[in-house]
Amino acid sequence: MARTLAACYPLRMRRVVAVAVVALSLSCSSTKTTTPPDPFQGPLQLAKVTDLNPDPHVVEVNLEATYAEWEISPGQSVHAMTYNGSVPGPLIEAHVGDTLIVHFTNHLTEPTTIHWHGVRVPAAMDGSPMAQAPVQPGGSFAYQFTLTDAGTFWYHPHADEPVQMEHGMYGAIVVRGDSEPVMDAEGVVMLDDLTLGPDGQIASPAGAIEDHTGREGAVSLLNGRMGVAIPIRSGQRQRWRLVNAGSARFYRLAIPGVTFTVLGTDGGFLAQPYDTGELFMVPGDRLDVVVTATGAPGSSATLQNLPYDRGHGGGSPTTMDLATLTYDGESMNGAAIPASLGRTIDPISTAGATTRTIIFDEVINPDTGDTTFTINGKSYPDVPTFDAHVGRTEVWDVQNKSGMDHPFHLHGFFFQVIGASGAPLSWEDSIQLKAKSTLRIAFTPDDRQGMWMYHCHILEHVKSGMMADFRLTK
Ligand SMILES: [Cu+2]
Repeated sequence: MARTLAACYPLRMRRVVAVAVVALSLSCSSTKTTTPPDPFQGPLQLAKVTDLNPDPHVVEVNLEATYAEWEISPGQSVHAMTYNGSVPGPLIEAHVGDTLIVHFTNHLTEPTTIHWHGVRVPAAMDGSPMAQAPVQPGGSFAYQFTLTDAGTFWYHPHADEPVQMEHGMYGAIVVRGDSEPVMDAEGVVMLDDLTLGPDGQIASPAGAIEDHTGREGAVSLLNGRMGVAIPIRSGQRQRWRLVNAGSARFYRLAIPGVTFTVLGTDGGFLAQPYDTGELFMVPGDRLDVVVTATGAPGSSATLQNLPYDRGHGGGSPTTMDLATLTYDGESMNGAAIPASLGRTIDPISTAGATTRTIIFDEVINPDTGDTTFTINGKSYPDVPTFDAHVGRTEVWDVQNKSGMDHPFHLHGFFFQVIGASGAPLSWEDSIQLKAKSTLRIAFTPDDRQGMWMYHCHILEHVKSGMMADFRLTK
């Protein structure tokens, strides 16, 4: 629904909107939370999906998997696999409690599905190999579920991930709650990277070494574009909903001179925000942060990815520049960050829980050099499954015996990390599992019976079978 500036934004924001948004078709949803202007404009702004349903509590959209040209920088395009022709795919925005209906059609020449990463969907809607047969070329499937949690989520295929996701199949879902901190600007930041071949196109999978370490491309992307500039004003507070959509890239984000205030993680808000100079994100991860810009008008700053060694040659040995923040206009008094986010997160009681050991490991074939990635000694679909029970807490000691980090992702449920020193209590679905370490997680399954997956979120490791499932029953 298109509305006027005055209807969409409170008075103190209109000046920001006026300078940042001239030729934009402004719209705001009919939900209760005020939505600030998007700081990412032009090619950096995510495409928006059309809500076909007039019911304010139903978001009904069409998503089509299609081949398209993807302009990663002005005049430079690559052949892509997309949702609705854009990379990232169109942003889906909703309010907590809304029903999301997605009419999905596959116009690719290969099968695919949609997985709703982080959304607590019914098992049958999860888009995983356990949930549904892949949608064949020309086929369609209707996904329908209620959005029970406020937060930042994303969607991507759960079929041939290293190819389909690398070629651009990913998009964001923003679910807003009733009362959210309103900053001066708010937008989604999807991070990704690409490996281009000599022909300038996205390279095909490169073989054993890449299968082992996972693909980390030399081309850094923010919202599907390389070498981008983000306008910001001195004193301004921009809320960024960050998503790591990369195949294997771990991000250590920093902006010299800028403090991040973390509001939330995979499963929505923390109880209280906290300040940090650095953000760590594994593939699949989301962070909800406020960027407080402190540079002088006319200056610039760089969003950097700091070096990180994730073992076996993976990671960035040097600092990479991801984007430039350009200080436009005069300085301003930014919106206040609330001391509390109105949420209570109680530690999960592990009394009477079922405790399991889950072992992530690798076996290297000395003759071929090929690596088999395993969970409890087997690769998917041969990993032994088990039954978990509705309402009975699960405690998993997730052990990484391999020499490299793996991002651990659990489908369908948010978990807490037990015994993490210093970290605030949070709800997670994608988290760092360091080499030669053990992570203890806990979750209490609600009544969404069915088959659920857990796996490493390095896409090449998914492909090679570092993936497993369990059955949730009464
Ligand atoms: Cu892995």
